[in-house]
Amino acid sequence: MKDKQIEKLLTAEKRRQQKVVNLIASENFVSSDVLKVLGSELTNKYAEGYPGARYYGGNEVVDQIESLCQARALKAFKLKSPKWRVNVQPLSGSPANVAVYLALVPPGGTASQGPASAKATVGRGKIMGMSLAHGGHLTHGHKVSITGKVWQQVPFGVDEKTEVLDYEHLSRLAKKEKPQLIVAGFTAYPRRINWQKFRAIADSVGAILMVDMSHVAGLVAGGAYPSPFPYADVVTTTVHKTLRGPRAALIFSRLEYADKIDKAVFPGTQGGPHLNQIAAVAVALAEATRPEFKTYAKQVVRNAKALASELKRLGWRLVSGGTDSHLILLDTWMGGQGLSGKEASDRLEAAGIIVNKNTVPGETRSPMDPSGIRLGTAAETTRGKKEADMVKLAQRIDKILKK
Ligand code: DSN
Repeated sequence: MKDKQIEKLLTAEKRRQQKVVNLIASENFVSSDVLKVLGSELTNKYAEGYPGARYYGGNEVVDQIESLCQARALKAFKLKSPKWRVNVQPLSGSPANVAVYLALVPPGGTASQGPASAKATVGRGKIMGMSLAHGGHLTHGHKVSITGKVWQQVPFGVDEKTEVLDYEHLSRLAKKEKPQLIVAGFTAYPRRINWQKFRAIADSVGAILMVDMSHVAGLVAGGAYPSPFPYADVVTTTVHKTLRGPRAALIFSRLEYADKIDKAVFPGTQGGPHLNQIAAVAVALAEATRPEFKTYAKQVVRNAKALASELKRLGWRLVSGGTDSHLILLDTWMGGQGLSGKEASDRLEAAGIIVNKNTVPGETRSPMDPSGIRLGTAAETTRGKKEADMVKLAQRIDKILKK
């Protein structure tokens, strides 16, 4: 490489990744094919529009790539065209979610500026989503995100005692608030979601059901977590978490919503698609349909369960008491008996174990120094770790945190 400064930093990052234990629940290690395609000549190409309908010339190859990626995405989740369509252009998860709302929910909320008359509610525009503090994502309608400024969030959380979703409560909330769209999905909820119950709740108020399966997409593809597709109208997902692809996102939708969503992605919220990224997504999706990926997905969950049960045995409190996925929320603060999430994360990092600090339901501390940490097993499972390694890892974590 001619740029020695960047080369040096790339080498340093590669070494850092090699030497640490990576328990970031939203990260993974992609294959060498995915990496190769990301660094290919496809990055030179502009192709605003969709296959067969572009604003630039020279698309004979990239049209095939985008169409192949779409076909592989449907195949990976056992979906049939034309009942389902997939948009493979979203640059990442947040723009994907914004595009869905833009397509399907009229803007709403309260105007924050201007004369008092303009401060009235300017539209319904309600999105019912899990609050950030209970494991939802910023783009599920949080006030600091554009999704909470243009639309109005109807937030929901987990049950205080059980720390799992209470579907009866969700049903009552939906009936009271009448959201246009309900988002089922999370970034920090360790349990299975009952997609069918969400469908029934959405139907009871005539809402669209969108599932954001970003965290569990790889587990769904590998048959290790229930598929939301029989129940959802729209499914968004990032590709780079358990699905083990490049940083990118997909929007699957039932045919009746597909044209609106395509328009909301381009030209609604994005310009030219990143074709190197789309080709790399295609590679990852083909990898996710191989039998080895099924084995991988099941092992990810087995590893998370092994890590969780050993941590529990050692006296740690896990939010909801355990996990059904790749993800564990560890309450390190334990009502002041333990460590703050930041202290825990810093101590682990100093010992070469990378996690992220995380709020726990009913958080009493600040998001910058919350009560817990989030652990995930997707990346270390890619490296071949098994249950016995997880038991040892839990013991290592315990020692570091109790020091
Ligand atoms: N930041 C991602 C996560 O870590 O879960 C979600 O966007």
